[in-house]
Amino acid sequence: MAMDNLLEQDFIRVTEQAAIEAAKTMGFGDRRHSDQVAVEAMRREMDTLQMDGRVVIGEGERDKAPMLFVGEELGALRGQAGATAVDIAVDPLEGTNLCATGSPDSIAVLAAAERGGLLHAPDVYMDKIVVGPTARGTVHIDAPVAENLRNIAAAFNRKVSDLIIVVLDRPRHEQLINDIRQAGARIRLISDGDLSAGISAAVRGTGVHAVMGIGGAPEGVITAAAMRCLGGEIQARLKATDAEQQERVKAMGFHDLSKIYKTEDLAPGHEILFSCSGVTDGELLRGVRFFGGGSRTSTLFMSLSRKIIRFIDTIHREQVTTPVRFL
Ligand code: FBP
Repeated sequence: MAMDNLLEQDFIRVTEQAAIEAAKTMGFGDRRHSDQVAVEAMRREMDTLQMDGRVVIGEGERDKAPMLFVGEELGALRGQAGATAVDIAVDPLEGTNLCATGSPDSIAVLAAAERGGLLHAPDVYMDKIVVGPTARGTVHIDAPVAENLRNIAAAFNRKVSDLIIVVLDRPRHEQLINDIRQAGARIRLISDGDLSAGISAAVRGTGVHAVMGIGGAPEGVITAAAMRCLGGEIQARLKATDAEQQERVKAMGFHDLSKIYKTEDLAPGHEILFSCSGVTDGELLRGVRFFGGGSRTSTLFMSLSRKIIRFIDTIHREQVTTPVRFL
């Protein structure tokens, strides 16, 4: 059975439920707990789906993660011959610190594809450049920063000084930040969450024109899935920053750390589905809002093969008598 026969509502529900549970912990200052409740909700919902699912990007290796570990089989039809075989990349709570501190832009995310449709990337760092469809094809990860910025500005028919580039606020980005400033572009430094920033870069009107710098490789694969659906582009290179990460990349068969991964290398699937729900308020999605007897979620769902991008605003009522408020 083709993946499209899976009810898209199911994937939407998975990220909505993860977002609701995580949002209940917003501002408690306990990032691990926030992540744990999102993981549990996602795992619970995923197991009700009529699929033979397998986690390719998850919470880590089996010995470290009790749930949603890489290789874990999921779904009501797991292991069953003839069932829809789905590879799944999850980030149940992207921006654990953002949620724990009540800061903007934490989201619950999943991407799914047919078997082999998402790169089983090691949990190490990744150097990335992400642009949306407007600037697609105009950048190169190895080009000087100023050249990439000139090309992005030209694609948008703007000056370099009009651009906003998102960079994770980390000491490792000192040179990158200097280069962007010298070139004259503006910067939005973020404390976490380069995946949601990448999605914003691919949507006009968010005010984000590109994301640059080193973040997580798992987030890079999920960003690539989103870029396939949005027509954007990511170029990336794995970065193993210590001995443990070097071991991990080798053990997983990634021997060439100079290789540039393009969008289609990271997410080669033909049937990519993507769903993300806001946990805290962000550029694209509102966070979860709670009211007496229910909650309201904001979700972005995309299907590559059906060429749809859907923004979903859902009210979850505990009882049918719960009053509904407009806006
Ligand atoms: P978590 O959701 O696991 O907290 O990760 C958030 C994040 O900021 C990602 O968006 C980013 O890719 C990565 O962490 C950067 O890693 P580091 O914090 O080690 O620089």
